[in-house]
Amino acid sequence: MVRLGCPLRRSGGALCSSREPRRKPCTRNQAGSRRTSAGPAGAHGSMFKKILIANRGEIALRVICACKELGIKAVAVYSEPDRNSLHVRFADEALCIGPARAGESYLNIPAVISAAEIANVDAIHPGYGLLSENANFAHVCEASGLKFIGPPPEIIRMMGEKDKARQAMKLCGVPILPGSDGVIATEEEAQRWAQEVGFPVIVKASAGGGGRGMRIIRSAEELPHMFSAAHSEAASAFGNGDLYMEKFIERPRHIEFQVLADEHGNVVSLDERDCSIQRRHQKLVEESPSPRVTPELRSRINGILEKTMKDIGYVGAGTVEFLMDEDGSLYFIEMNTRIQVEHPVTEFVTDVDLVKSQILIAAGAKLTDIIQQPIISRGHSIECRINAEHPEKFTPSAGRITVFNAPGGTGVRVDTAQYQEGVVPPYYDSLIAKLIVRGKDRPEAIARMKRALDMFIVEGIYTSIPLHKRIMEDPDFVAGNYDTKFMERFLPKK
Ligand code: MV4
Repeated sequence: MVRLGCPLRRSGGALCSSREPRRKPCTRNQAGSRRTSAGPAGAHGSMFKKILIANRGEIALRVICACKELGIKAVAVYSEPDRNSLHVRFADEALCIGPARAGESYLNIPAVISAAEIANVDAIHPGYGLLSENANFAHVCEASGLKFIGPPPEIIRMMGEKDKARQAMKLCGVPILPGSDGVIATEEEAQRWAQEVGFPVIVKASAGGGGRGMRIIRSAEELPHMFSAAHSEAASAFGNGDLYMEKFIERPRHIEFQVLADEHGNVVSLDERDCSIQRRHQKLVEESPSPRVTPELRSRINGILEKTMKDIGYVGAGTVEFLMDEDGSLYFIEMNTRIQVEHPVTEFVTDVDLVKSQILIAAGAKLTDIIQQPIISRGHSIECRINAEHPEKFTPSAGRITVFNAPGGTGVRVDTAQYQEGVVPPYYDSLIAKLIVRGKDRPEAIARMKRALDMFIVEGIYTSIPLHKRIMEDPDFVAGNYDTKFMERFLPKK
């Protein structure tokens, strides 16, 4: 690993200001200086030689794994407190891009682009969170002659406008909930839609996600207050107060489908993950297949999504989120244009490497050349997110890990950037590891998860491991009887 001090720390945006002339898009490709036509991207693409990973933690390490297996050099960027991180150690080169605060480092677009220029990379992988769904960042990458490993900026932008995404999906024949046609301009219009849809309804921020700017409305009387509260919250959180409306589902399951699309119009939908076990919009446990998705429903949704992603010109890995109502129907709610935290669950059942696929797709490969088709899902996979937090109070738990033993053995995968004597900094996401298992069926996967949780030792900080052990023992979880309200019922038990 070549470590390059902290060259960008004090320069901030200056290294990449508009004073510097930018290369025209794709001149690097045309010059052909660093991409080669050999390798797994095949006849339709020139393989990357070097990729910058604009992320930290386990996902940065996950992308490094994919790079190593593809014979691509990996460049890490890191903030000052992350200097001893494993993503720095296992990268071929690493550049410090700023101080602890993410806004000045991992979210600092000029610093990231400058690092990419200095390291002379071909492409940038954004991981999840941070800049991964920032259409402007994707645009700046392309304008700087750097391939953004993800969909085109216009697609990211469209999916980020949730009401537009909803309309686009509706036009393509994806089932959506009854609701408004696009943005609602006034309270009067909101009342009209609510009458049409029938209470309860939910208003959501067009620019939203993660539950902010959302209000459940149960009667015409409470609508004026709820509508204006949602508007204000959206305006201050996202700088955009636009709202749309849907019929409210009381106890939905959260089910999402994984898709992959190449630049040549080929699409594959890789079945679903059930992510209903969550607390305050933070997922805790994910599994595939969903205990409530029938083979017929799965195959129908896979088919609809393959056609839809082709129609909208989707490229890369993506996740299409649905809510399932009491009678088992699925309704589209949002699409995520990034690799997701829980992608290993799909990798275990489909045997497709989603991160390698992202890279090869960005290099121009055809799906038929990189993954075996048809996709045949086998067995059952479960993921537990191990967070550095108190298992009952849910308060973050930063500090030094004094003892660390990650489980292994048949059917067990641990994605982590943590290690014994490592430090969990207080500045970032509390996810420190993902424990993923596969089994021939759901009972075997649960048994394997229980034994793996027992063998996962983390001392020095609090983690959610004890909470996961309890969830795996819960009769409703074991029976597959759960929805997005599961944790609200589960937590008071104890
Ligand atoms: C809903 C809903 C019920 N009905 N939409 C929450 C986050 C946002 N991405 C979508 N969310 C919801 N939308 C309708 N029409 C309930 C939720 C919801 C939820 C969804 C998925 C996972 C966890 C959740 C927790 C609370 C509310």
